[in-house]
Amino acid sequence: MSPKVSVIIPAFNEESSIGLVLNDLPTDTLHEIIVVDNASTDNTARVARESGARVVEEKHKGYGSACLRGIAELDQPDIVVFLDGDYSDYPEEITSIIQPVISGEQDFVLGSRMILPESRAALLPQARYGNRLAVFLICLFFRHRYTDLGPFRAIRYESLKAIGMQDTDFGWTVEMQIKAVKKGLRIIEIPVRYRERVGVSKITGTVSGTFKAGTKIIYTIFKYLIV
Ligand SMILES: Nc1nc2c(ncn2[C@@H]2O[C@H](COP(=O)(O)OP(=O)(O)OP(=O)(O)O)[C@@H](O)[C@H]2O)c(=O)[nH]1
Ligand SMILES: [Mg+2]
Repeated sequence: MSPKVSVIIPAFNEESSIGLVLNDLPTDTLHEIIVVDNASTDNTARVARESGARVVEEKHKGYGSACLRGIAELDQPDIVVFLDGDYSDYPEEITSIIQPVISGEQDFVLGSRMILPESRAALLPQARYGNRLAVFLICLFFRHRYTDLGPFRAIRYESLKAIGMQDTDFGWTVEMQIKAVKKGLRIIEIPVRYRERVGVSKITGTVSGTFKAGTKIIYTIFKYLIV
Protein backbone atom coordinates (compact mmCIF):
# COMPACT_ATOMS: atom_id res chain seq x y z
CA MET A 1 0.00 0.00 0.00
CA SER A 2 1.59 3.34 -0.97
CA PRO A 3 1.49 5.86 1.91
CA LYS A 4 -1.28 8.47 1.93
CA VAL A 5 0.23 11.92 1.20
CA SER A 6 -1.85 15.01 1.97
CA VAL A 7 -0.89 18.51 0.83
CA ILE A 8 -1.79 21.73 2.67
CA ILE A 9 -1.50 25.05 0.77
CA PRO A 10 -2.25 28.21 2.81
CA ALA A 11 -3.46 30.91 0.44
CA PHE A 12 -4.31 34.58 0.82
CA ASN A 13 -5.20 36.41 -2.42
CA GLU A 14 -3.33 34.06 -4.75
CA GLU A 15 -5.83 33.91 -7.64
CA SER A 16 -3.08 34.44 -10.22
CA SER A 17 -0.82 31.68 -8.90
CA ILE A 18 -2.86 28.99 -7.12
CA GLY A 19 -3.95 27.36 -10.41
CA LEU A 20 -0.30 27.10 -11.51
CA VAL A 21 0.66 25.47 -8.22
CA LEU A 22 -2.16 22.92 -8.42
CA ASN A 23 -1.43 22.11 -12.09
CA ASP A 24 2.17 21.20 -11.28
CA LEU A 25 1.32 18.86 -8.41
CA PRO A 26 1.24 15.11 -9.28
CA THR A 27 -2.44 14.96 -8.27
CA ASP A 28 -2.94 11.26 -9.09
CA THR A 29 -0.31 10.16 -6.54
CA LEU A 30 -1.70 12.33 -3.73
CA HIS A 31 -4.36 11.38 -1.15
CA GLU A 32 -5.75 14.94 -0.92
CA ILE A 33 -4.87 18.57 -1.71
CA ILE A 34 -6.30 21.10 0.74
CA VAL A 35 -6.16 24.80 -0.15
CA VAL A 36 -6.85 26.88 2.93
CA ASP A 37 -8.40 30.12 1.77
CA ASN A 38 -7.32 32.62 4.42
CA ALA A 39 -10.00 35.31 4.04
CA SER A 40 -8.98 36.12 0.46
CA THR A 41 -10.81 39.02 -1.23
CA ASP A 42 -10.05 37.75 -4.75
CA ASN A 43 -11.00 34.56 -6.63
CA THR A 44 -8.47 32.29 -4.93
CA ALA A 45 -11.15 29.84 -3.70
CA ARG A 46 -12.91 29.54 -7.08
CA VAL A 47 -9.66 29.08 -9.03
CA ALA A 48 -8.46 26.46 -6.52
CA ARG A 49 -11.75 24.55 -6.66
CA GLU A 50 -11.75 24.66 -10.50
CA SER A 51 -8.20 23.27 -10.38
CA GLY A 52 -9.40 20.26 -8.40
CA ALA A 53 -8.39 21.15 -4.86
CA ARG A 54 -10.53 20.81 -1.72
CA VAL A 55 -10.94 24.40 -0.48
CA VAL A 56 -11.55 25.13 3.18
CA GLU A 57 -12.03 28.59 4.71
CA GLU A 58 -10.05 30.08 7.59
CA LYS A 59 -11.33 33.48 8.62
CA HIS A 60 -8.60 34.19 11.18
CA LYS A 61 -5.79 35.85 9.22
CA GLY A 62 -2.30 34.47 9.44
CA TYR A 63 -0.07 31.86 7.82
CA GLY A 64 -0.10 29.68 10.94
CA SER A 65 -3.88 29.91 11.31
CA ALA A 66 -4.26 28.72 7.74
CA CYS A 67 -1.90 25.78 8.35
CA LEU A 68 -3.69 24.83 11.60
CA ARG A 69 -7.00 24.84 9.71
CA GLY A 70 -5.47 22.59 7.07
CA ILE A 71 -4.30 20.13 9.74
CA ALA A 72 -7.77 20.08 11.32
CA GLU A 73 -9.23 19.12 7.92
CA LEU A 74 -6.82 16.24 7.19
CA ASP A 75 -8.24 12.79 6.34
CA GLN A 76 -5.85 10.52 8.29
CA PRO A 77 -2.78 10.74 6.04
CA ASP A 78 0.61 9.14 6.61
CA ILE A 79 2.57 12.14 5.39
CA VAL A 80 1.70 15.86 5.34
CA VAL A 81 3.29 18.31 2.90
CA PHE A 82 3.16 22.11 3.15
CA LEU A 83 3.92 24.46 0.25
CA ASP A 84 3.03 28.04 -0.58
CA GLY A 85 0.33 29.18 -2.97
CA ASP A 86 2.35 31.89 -4.74
CA TYR A 87 4.16 29.58 -7.19
CA SER A 88 7.59 30.42 -5.74
CA ASP A 89 8.15 26.71 -4.98
CA TYR A 90 8.35 24.02 -7.73
CA PRO A 91 5.40 21.76 -6.80
CA GLU A 92 6.72 18.91 -8.95
CA GLU A 93 9.63 18.59 -6.49
CA ILE A 94 7.19 17.09 -3.96
CA THR A 95 8.35 13.61 -5.00
CA SER A 96 11.91 14.23 -3.79
CA ILE A 97 10.67 15.97 -0.63
CA ILE A 98 8.50 13.03 0.48
CA GLN A 99 10.89 10.22 -0.60
CA PRO A 100 13.02 10.11 2.60
CA VAL A 101 9.81 9.91 4.68
CA ILE A 102 8.25 7.22 2.44
CA SER A 103 11.44 5.14 2.71
CA GLY A 104 11.16 5.36 6.49
CA GLU A 105 14.58 7.00 6.92
CA GLN A 106 13.31 10.43 8.03
CA ASP A 107 10.40 12.00 9.97
CA PHE A 108 10.81 15.58 8.72
CA VAL A 109 12.17 16.83 5.38
CA LEU A 110 12.73 20.50 4.58
CA GLY A 111 13.25 21.96 1.15
CA SER A 112 16.14 24.40 1.49
CA ARG A 113 16.26 27.39 -0.86
CA MET A 114 19.76 28.28 0.43
CA ILE A 115 21.71 25.43 -1.20
CA LEU A 116 21.26 25.96 -4.97
CA PRO A 117 22.78 29.30 -6.06
CA GLU A 118 19.85 30.17 -8.35
CA SER A 119 17.36 29.51 -5.54
CA ARG A 120 19.36 31.59 -3.08
CA ALA A 121 19.42 34.39 -5.65
CA ALA A 122 15.62 34.32 -5.94
CA LEU A 123 15.29 35.07 -2.23
CA LEU A 124 15.22 38.79 -1.44
CA PRO A 125 18.32 39.96 0.52
CA GLN A 126 16.28 40.70 3.68
CA ALA A 127 14.84 37.16 3.57
CA ARG A 128 18.31 35.66 3.06
CA TYR A 129 19.87 37.59 5.97
CA GLY A 130 16.84 37.10 8.19
CA ASN A 131 16.97 33.34 7.59
CA ARG A 132 20.70 33.25 8.19
CA LEU A 133 20.27 34.96 11.56
CA ALA A 134 17.40 32.64 12.52
CA VAL A 135 19.23 29.40 11.63
CA PHE A 136 22.36 30.70 13.41
CA LEU A 137 20.34 31.24 16.61
CA ILE A 138 18.65 27.83 16.27
CA CYS A 139 22.07 26.19 15.92
CA LEU A 140 23.41 28.16 18.91
CA PHE A 141 20.48 27.38 21.23
CA PHE A 142 19.21 24.01 19.99
CA ARG A 143 22.35 22.46 18.45
CA HIS A 144 20.82 21.67 15.06
CA ARG A 145 22.17 23.10 11.81
CA TYR A 146 19.38 24.20 9.44
CA THR A 147 20.14 26.34 6.36
CA ASP A 148 16.66 27.77 5.75
CA LEU A 149 13.12 28.29 7.09
CA GLY A 150 11.58 27.28 3.75
CA PRO A 151 7.80 26.69 3.39
CA PHE A 152 8.11 23.51 1.24
CA ARG A 153 8.36 20.61 3.71
CA ALA A 154 7.07 17.11 4.50
CA ILE A 155 6.49 15.50 7.89
CA ARG A 156 5.09 12.19 9.15
CA TYR A 157 1.52 12.80 10.35
CA GLU A 158 2.24 11.10 13.68
CA SER A 159 5.27 13.39 14.19
CA LEU A 160 3.23 16.47 13.28
CA LYS A 161 0.60 15.56 15.88
CA ALA A 162 3.32 14.78 18.44
CA ILE A 163 4.95 18.22 18.22
CA GLY A 164 1.62 20.05 18.71
CA MET A 165 1.84 23.15 16.51
CA GLN A 166 0.37 26.39 17.89
CA ASP A 167 1.60 29.50 16.08
CA THR A 168 -1.02 31.43 14.08
CA ASP A 169 1.21 33.58 11.85
CA PHE A 170 4.89 34.01 10.89
CA GLY A 171 6.36 31.94 13.75
CA TRP A 172 4.96 28.71 12.23
CA THR A 173 7.95 27.52 10.19
CA VAL A 174 10.50 28.17 12.95
CA GLU A 175 8.22 26.68 15.66
CA MET A 176 7.98 23.40 13.70
CA GLN A 177 11.74 23.29 13.14
CA ILE A 178 12.58 23.89 16.83
CA LYS A 179 9.96 21.45 18.13
CA ALA A 180 11.17 18.80 15.67
CA VAL A 181 14.68 19.09 17.18
CA LYS A 182 13.35 19.09 20.75
CA LYS A 183 11.23 15.99 19.96
CA GLY A 184 14.27 14.18 18.52
CA LEU A 185 12.72 13.74 15.08
CA ARG A 186 14.94 12.43 12.27
CA ILE A 187 15.42 15.57 10.12
CA ILE A 188 17.08 16.29 6.78
CA GLU A 189 17.17 19.19 4.34
CA ILE A 190 17.21 18.70 0.60
CA PRO A 191 17.98 21.42 -1.95
CA VAL A 192 14.92 22.77 -3.75
CA ARG A 193 14.55 25.23 -6.58
CA TYR A 194 12.95 28.57 -5.74
CA ARG A 195 11.76 31.45 -7.92
CA GLU A 196 10.19 34.87 -7.53
CA ARG A 197 6.54 34.63 -6.50
CA VAL A 198 3.67 35.28 -8.91
CA GLY A 199 1.69 38.33 -7.90
CA VAL A 200 2.49 41.11 -5.47
CA SER A 201 4.84 40.36 -2.56
CA LYS A 202 3.02 40.53 0.77
CA ILE A 203 5.82 39.80 3.20
CA THR A 204 9.45 39.73 2.15
CA GLY A 205 8.98 42.45 -0.46
CA THR A 206 7.50 44.91 2.03
CA VAL A 207 9.26 46.68 4.91
CA SER A 208 6.36 46.16 7.32
CA GLY A 209 5.96 42.50 6.29
CA THR A 210 9.66 41.80 6.70
CA PHE A 211 9.76 43.58 10.05
CA LYS A 212 6.66 41.79 11.39
CA ALA A 213 7.81 38.39 10.16
CA GLY A 214 11.39 38.94 11.34
CA THR A 215 10.35 40.05 14.81
CA LYS A 216 7.94 37.14 15.23
CA ILE A 217 10.58 34.61 14.09
CA ILE A 218 13.20 35.89 16.56
CA TYR A 219 10.57 36.08 19.34
CA THR A 220 9.57 32.46 18.65
CA ILE A 221 13.18 31.23 18.85
CA PHE A 222 13.65 32.86 22.28
CA LYS A 223 10.19 31.68 23.42
CA TYR A 224 11.15 28.02 22.85
CA LEU A 225 14.51 28.59 24.49
CA ILE A 226 12.60 29.36 27.68
CA VAL A 227 9.53 27.05 27.50
N1 LIG B 1 1.04 37.17 3.66
C1 LIG B 1 0.16 36.29 4.07
N2 LIG B 1 0.17 35.10 3.42
C2 LIG B 1 -0.72 34.24 3.82
C3 LIG B 1 -1.66 34.52 4.85
N3 LIG B 1 -2.42 33.46 4.99
C4 LIG B 1 -1.98 32.58 4.08
N4 LIG B 1 -0.95 33.05 3.37
C5 LIG B 1 -0.23 32.35 2.35
O1 LIG B 1 1.00 31.93 2.91
C6 LIG B 1 1.98 31.75 1.90
C7 LIG B 1 3.22 32.53 2.28
O2 LIG B 1 2.95 33.89 2.26
P1 LIG B 1 3.81 34.88 1.36
O3 LIG B 1 3.09 36.15 1.28
O4 LIG B 1 4.20 34.20 0.11
O5 LIG B 1 5.08 35.09 2.28
P2 LIG B 1 6.58 35.15 1.80
O6 LIG B 1 6.88 34.08 0.83
O7 LIG B 1 7.36 35.18 3.06
O8 LIG B 1 6.72 36.56 1.14
P3 LIG B 1 6.28 37.03 -0.31
O9 LIG B 1 6.16 35.81 -1.20
O10 LIG B 1 7.35 37.95 -0.73
O11 LIG B 1 4.94 37.70 -0.09
C8 LIG B 1 1.33 32.21 0.60
O12 LIG B 1 0.77 31.11 -0.07
C9 LIG B 1 0.20 33.11 1.09
O13 LIG B 1 -0.87 33.21 0.21
C10 LIG B 1 -1.65 35.77 5.50
O14 LIG B 1 -2.43 36.06 6.39
N5 LIG B 1 -0.72 36.62 5.09
MG1 LIG C 1 6.01 33.77 -0.91
